[in-house]
Amino acid sequence: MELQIAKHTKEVEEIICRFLPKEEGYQKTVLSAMNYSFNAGGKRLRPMLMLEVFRLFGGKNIKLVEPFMAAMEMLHTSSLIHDDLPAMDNDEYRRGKKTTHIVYGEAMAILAGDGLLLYAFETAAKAYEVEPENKNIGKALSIFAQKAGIYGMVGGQTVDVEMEGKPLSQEQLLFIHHLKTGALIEASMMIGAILAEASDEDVLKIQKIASNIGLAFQIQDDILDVMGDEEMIGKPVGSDCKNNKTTYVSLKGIEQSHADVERYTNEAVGLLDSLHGANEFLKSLLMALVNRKK
Ligand code: GRG
Repeated sequence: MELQIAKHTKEVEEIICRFLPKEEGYQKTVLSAMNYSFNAGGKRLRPMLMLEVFRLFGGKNIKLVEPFMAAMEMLHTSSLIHDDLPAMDNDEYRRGKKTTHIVYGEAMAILAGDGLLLYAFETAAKAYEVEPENKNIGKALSIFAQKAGIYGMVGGQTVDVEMEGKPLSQEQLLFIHHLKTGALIEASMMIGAILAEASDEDVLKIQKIASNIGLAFQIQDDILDVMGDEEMIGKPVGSDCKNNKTTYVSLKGIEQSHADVERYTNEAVGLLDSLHGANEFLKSLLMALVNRKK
């Protein structure tokens, strides 16, 4: 499976990198900061999911989905740049490299995040150059904006920032996970389905699959955090001992968290099986994502 994922990652990488802007003109510092962050690595999970769902529904013209794949990775990268800023998580490293504000300074990192966010929309709109009359492009753009914005990732991040250092209820934590992490996974898979002309009913099913996978992915993230944090062992359930942050594991315990990852994944795979056609790679990819060890 690892080999297969590596092959697909290479395919996705080749597609999305074609859409990066050239580093030229008086504004080339911001372009260089944008490209630095985009090229700093990453699993390319969201564009890969988009492409596989497009294939699942028999999407014919891959050129149509390519701009959206690149746009989704740009959007995701823009959120990571802003998340790493001193005003938010204040992280020095991301994807094994120095973060954008460490390399380019804070002002340029803010601009690189803004630049990537807007260039993501400019890039997605290039799908109109491929099929000018295709009404699904408008639908896909609407999902793209919605899931990124106040009813999606930005909304989730808002609650996360506001609740920092305070104990969270399970409902609040799930709200944050669902919007902050789940929304872009939902958008990626839904856009793949919409552009492949899936029925509204199937797009809803895909949204449900993605929502389950998003939660399982984030719970697994919380589990991996704890496993990498030896000090947690023996500490009372209730909060992450590092920065007093409530996580799924601190609320539910490690065993229940493992069980919930399995439950959400099984639900997603069951729904996937109920769709016509089969994409074995997509199924294995979903399993690999939630069972990942890093
Ligand atoms: C600029 C649009 C915009 C938003 C600002 C800062 C912010 C609002 C949102 C932050 C959202 C955030 C950091 C969510 C975390 C999502 C997540 C699970 C990231 C890690 O994803 P992976 O594991 O990372 O796919 P790689 O590096 O592999 O891409």
